[in-house]
This record gives sequence, C-alpha cells and structure tokens, in this order.
Amino acid sequence: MESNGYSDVVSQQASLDAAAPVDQTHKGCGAAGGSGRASCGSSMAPEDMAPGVWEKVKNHPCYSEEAHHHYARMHVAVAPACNIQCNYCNRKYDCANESRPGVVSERLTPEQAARKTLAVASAIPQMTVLGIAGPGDPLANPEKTFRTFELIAREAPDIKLCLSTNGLALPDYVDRIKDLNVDHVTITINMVDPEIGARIYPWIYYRHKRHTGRDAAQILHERQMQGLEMLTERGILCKVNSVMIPGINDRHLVEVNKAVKSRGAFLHNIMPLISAPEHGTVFGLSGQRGPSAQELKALQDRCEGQMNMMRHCRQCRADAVGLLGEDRSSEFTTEKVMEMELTYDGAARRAYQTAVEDQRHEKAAAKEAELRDLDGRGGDIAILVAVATKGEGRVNEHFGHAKEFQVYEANAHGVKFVGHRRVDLYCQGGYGEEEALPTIIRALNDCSAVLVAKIGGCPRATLKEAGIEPVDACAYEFIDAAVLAYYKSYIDRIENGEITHTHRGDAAIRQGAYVAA
Ligand code: CLF
Ligand code: SF4
Repeated sequence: MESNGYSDVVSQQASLDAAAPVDQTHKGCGAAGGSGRASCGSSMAPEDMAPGVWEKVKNHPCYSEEAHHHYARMHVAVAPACNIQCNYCNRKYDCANESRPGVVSERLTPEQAARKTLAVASAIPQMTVLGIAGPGDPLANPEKTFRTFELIAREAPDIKLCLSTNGLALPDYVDRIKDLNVDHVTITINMVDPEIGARIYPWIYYRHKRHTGRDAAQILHERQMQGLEMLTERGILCKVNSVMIPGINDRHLVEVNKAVKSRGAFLHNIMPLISAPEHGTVFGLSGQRGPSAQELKALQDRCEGQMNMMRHCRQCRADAVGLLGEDRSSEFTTEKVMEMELTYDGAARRAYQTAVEDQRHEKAAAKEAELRDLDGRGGDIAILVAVATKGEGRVNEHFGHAKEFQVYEANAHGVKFVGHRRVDLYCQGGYGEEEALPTIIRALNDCSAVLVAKIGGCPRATLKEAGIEPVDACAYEFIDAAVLAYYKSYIDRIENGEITHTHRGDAAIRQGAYVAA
C-alpha cells in the first residue's frame, strides 16, 4: 500500500509545481507597475559567504532568512531537565531560549523522537533540520539528546542536526557533538558581565554544587565563552541567541555581540523578552517589560555592522514542527505517529527540494530586476512594509487569515527582512473582528503599507485611516520584488507631489507563545 507520507509528497510536489510562476506576468504593487524578470540563475549566496558555509546554511530555516520561506524545522522534546535557572523561565513551560512559554504537549523518548522525525520527514519534504531545544537544556540531558541524534543520523542521514543550549555543560560535550556531525549549535548568551548575569540567573547547578549570584553568572559566562571557542575551532557553525531585557542587558548586548563575534560566532539572534504575569516567571511577576518593535530593531541595527543578525526568529516551542511561524505539531502527536505507516523516501525529498531551489533562483532574479528598475532612486528615504505570507517567499495570504505579518525595510539600495509581528487573527467567522483590528494596527503602526493577497472593505478603510496603505495589487508575487515595486511607486508619488514622506511611529510586539493550531 502506498503510504500516507508518499502521497503527501506527491501532492505537495504537484502543488509546488502548480505554484511555480513560470509565465506569470508581473502586476506590480505600485501605480507604475510592470517590470520584466531576468532569467534564472541568480546566486542566492551572500557575496561575502564562503561556498562551504553557504552549503551548510542554505536550507537551514534559522541560519538563512531567505531559506525560512521555503524550509521547515522540527524539534523533539526529549530534554526535560535544566541545570540553570533563568528569570524569564518557568519550569512548567517551554525553554525560553528556543521556545516560548507554553507547555510542551508531550515529552518523548529518543525512540519516539526518531519515529516522529521520520513521520514528519515523510509528510513534509521541505523539513530539513531536526533541532533539540528543550523543554529544558539538551546538554543537561546528554544521553537522551545524543541517543536521539544517533538514531536520526542512522535512519534519515539527509536531515541536519541542530542543538540549542545554555552553554553551561557545553565544553564537556563538544567532541561528542563533533563526532555526531551536529553542524549547528546555538548558545543562549545574555551577558558577558557577571554583575548583569546575576540579575538574570538566580542560580546554576555545576559540578554537583549549586552556585548563586555573581559566582553563578561568572561560571556560566566562562563556560559559554569556552564552549563557543571550542565549537568554532572545530568548524561548527554557532549561533548566539540573546534575550533583550530592557533596563538589564539591552545596552550591554552590544558588548555581547562584540565578544561572540571575536570568538567566531556565525550569527547573532537578539530576541525580545516575552514576559507576562500569567507565565509565572520572576520577570513576569515583577512587571519586567519586553522591548517595543523599534527598540528591538534599533539594537539589531546597531549590532549589524559587526556580524550577521538573525531577525526572523519565532521563539518557537520545544516541540514545534513546520515552517517558522507555523506550528503543525498537533498533526504529529505520538498517538498519530504510531498509527502512521512510514516510508522514508529520500528521492522524493530530493526532488521536492530541487523544485524549491528553482523557485529560489526565480525569486532572486525577480528581485534583481526590480532593483535595476529602481535604479537607486529614493535618496535617504527608508520605509517599512508589512507582508502577509504563508510561505514560498510570496505575498500569498489574505489579510484576515494572517496570524503574523513579515516586515521589510526598503530603501534606494534594496530590501531586507527586519522582523515579524504576531497579530490576532482578523477573520474569526464574524466574531471579534472589531477587537482584533486595533491590535493589528498597533502591531503594524510603523509600516507605510501592508501587502496582502486579498483584503475586505472594512479593514481596508480602517488601515487607510491609520495611515497604512493596504495593497493587493501584488497578490502571489515574490515578496522582495513586490516590496521594491511598492517602494518605487512610493518614490514616484513623492516626486509627483501626490504624497509626502512621513516618519511613522513605534509598534508593539505582541506577547504570547506560538502554539499548535
Ligand atoms: Fe531549532 Fe534553534 Fe536549531 Fe532553529 S529554532 S534548535 S536553530 S532548528 Fe530558530 Fe526557533 Fe528561533 Fe530557535 S526560530 S527559536 S532560532
Ligand atoms: Fe529555562 Fe532554558 Fe533557562 Fe533552563 S536554560 S532555565 S530551560 S530558559
């Protein structure tokens, strides 16, 4: 019998083929509209990236922003224990290093985790990375973590292995990580000054002893730096996650950035603190706030000259499955996975991923064509544009169905992703729309426009009143090209005297977890 997994691969391949924009004409977002596309073959690798590094990151959704539109990751929750306490974490909830507070639905044995990975790999051919990120610390549970990696490396060798840790135990396991071919390791580093660390970590448990205060933070800091150096010496790509905690480590994260850059970290992911009383954390209960969207962006911008910044993190759960920003974990509960007939079809996965690569080339070519069209016009005007998307790098989500908007910054020289904004779903079957719309507008308040596949009359009018232009003329276009086309039309209208450029205000980051649908 043909397995469910195989049929899904075939049907997804068909839908990808159908979605491929072989002969679409560009409609354009702006009044001017229209532009041709260059032929395929554009390189997606950043100019300053070594080919070997690009090979490692090109289909990792966290290590490459561009890849996150196309490739998915999954986490298996095999690591319940932790060896430190962070003031933003409540043990009843997911690890806030890599997953937002929200209970993990199930904890798995390594064998259950391996079976789940095969089930997801069969059903979601663009799932390329298996991460272990909690719900505690993977290296405080080393046997379960490494046994899981061993099983997956044997049964699904094309899947990249990824690990996220607080770093305390890291130096003890670097060689094992290397032997298992784990090529991507994240360390959460919130400070390089133990005085600041003492305000974030009340205690650690190290070498059979509990340490508190500055002493605890000093040990943690030394172990994190040592672990980072050992990993980069061995050629393992390291990402550093930092939680931005206003008034505690926000300014200090510039120093953290320099320290990790000098030790060879590849990528820095500064994430907003998510803190609410209902999470039951020290910070939540003490009223410690998280940053606003502009505070976060300003800090990321300050650090950007130093090294690659990750801005597309979704602070996902320790059992997340799917593209970043979606969560399909409820489709793969242990009960459902046990009932599935599994066929791990490597050839079908490769075929699917080849089709994805073709799309990525086409997307890069479309962006280059728009840039040529823009021809450096716009002076020093930069605008933020929100986009509703459900993947493939296209403007392909209805306004009312969007659970998040992706935000891009466009200027005379290009376009870049700068963040995402989670929102309440606008379309709720006739209920709650009036309450949702103001929260969406607060989340997009700093954006000049929102690009959508479709939008109704009521939200369109309210957005316009708020100074955010709703645009559906670029439905199903590639995002980068569509944002550039909008920017070009914006500049055209300024030059024609139709509009004046105004600097928009700040926006809110919504507190709360990504949870399974
Ligand atoms: Fe998972 Fe982390 Fe690996 Fe990615 S998540 S272990 S590096 S596969 Fe990614 Fe999720 Fe952000 Fe983590 S979006 S929380 S950075
Ligand atoms: Fe929680 Fe993770 Fe911190 Fe441990 S390292 S206390 S699990 S956030």
